[in-house]
Amino acid sequence: MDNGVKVFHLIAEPVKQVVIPGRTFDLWGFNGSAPGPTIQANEGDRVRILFDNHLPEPTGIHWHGLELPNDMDGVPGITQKLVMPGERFVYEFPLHQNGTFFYHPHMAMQEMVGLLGGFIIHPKTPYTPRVDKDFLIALQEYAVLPNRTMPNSMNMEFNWLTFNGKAGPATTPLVVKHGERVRIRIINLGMDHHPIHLHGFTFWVTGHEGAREAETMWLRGNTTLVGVAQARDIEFIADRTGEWMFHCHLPHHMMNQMSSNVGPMTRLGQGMQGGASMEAAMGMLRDGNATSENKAPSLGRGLGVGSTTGTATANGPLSQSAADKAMANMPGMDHSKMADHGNIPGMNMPALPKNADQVPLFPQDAYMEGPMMAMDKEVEKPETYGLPAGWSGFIGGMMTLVRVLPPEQYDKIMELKRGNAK
Ligand SMILES: [Cu+2]
Repeated sequence: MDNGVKVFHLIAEPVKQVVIPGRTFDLWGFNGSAPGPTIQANEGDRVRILFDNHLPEPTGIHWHGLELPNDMDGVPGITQKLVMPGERFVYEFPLHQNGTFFYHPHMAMQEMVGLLGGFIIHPKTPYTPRVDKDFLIALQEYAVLPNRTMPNSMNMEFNWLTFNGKAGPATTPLVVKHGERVRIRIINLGMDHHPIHLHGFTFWVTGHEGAREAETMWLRGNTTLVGVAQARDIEFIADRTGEWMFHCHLPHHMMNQMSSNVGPMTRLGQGMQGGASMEAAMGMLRDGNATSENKAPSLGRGLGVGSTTGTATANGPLSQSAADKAMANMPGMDHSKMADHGNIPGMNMPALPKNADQVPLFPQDAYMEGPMMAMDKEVEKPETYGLPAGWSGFIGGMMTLVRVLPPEQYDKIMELKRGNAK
């Protein structure tokens, strides 16, 4: 506080963001992370934001949805001068709204590499009924091409989908006590609209990027489409215990690396492999000939109707041994777990039917989810306490859990969290 003004300090800077253990990306964020910290203030506050640009290029900060003086709107070249590298710009304005908002540079390519943060304005008159839990989830997506740590902001297809900067199973489950009323605020800044779905409950959509709606306006549902640049608030009463999925329902957004320009997945041995060396990727012949089994065609796809031998675009059927081989060659896979289809204590991968490879479309998920993708230990945190062994093999991308727990288990997790905080 400074003479009745709430003062915040935001630094835009390059950050190393662990999106999932083993994958640390070079992003641009605020105060050390992408997304940046959530600003919280009250309706009626006057706020001052000291903004330092530690990026190597000019920028500015736009306050998305706020009704403020034009010269505070943060649009470089229109409402203010560019904030040059090393410079500070001071934003100051009164808040007369309440609701869920966010901040980001008004520089489109910078928006795509992590620069986003939530801005919550609590109401002067408390919302009723009150909630016991109030979460904010920022939706962001990145296209990180093979052998890179930096997202390609020109891509239109994304292989890393994140909740608050983490891809499942590294996302943090929302832990609530049985019977609590829960609010989840969701903000989206990316290239895709995300249908966010909650299992087991019918929620109310109580807010659409602004003040909370009057109760008569609340829509009931279990999926809400959070469009690009939109915010949605949902509320529900957690009156049934259990592990309830909470996720974007676009199938490719429920997985990691689900993009045609990365990974060989089930197509190993045909076409151009993601992550191949320059020589291999360019189709330089080191062995065989241009139409040999393991080469043709070097460009992998898009060679026209006639190129049927090379259109390695559909899954299988691939022989089971070939699928095993494909998986064994995937970087980052734990091969020891693969050998017996999963080696997580308490969880066994059932054997697949012998003729699985005779069935068109096999395999789809057989080798893409489950024990061999599990990384329980690597993503362990208080909020994952007590989940079934191997759980992490079934959560990817924009996906986490709302854990509605009986008091004892809830208290145990809170105790673990306090222990971590010490
Ligand atoms: Cu999505």
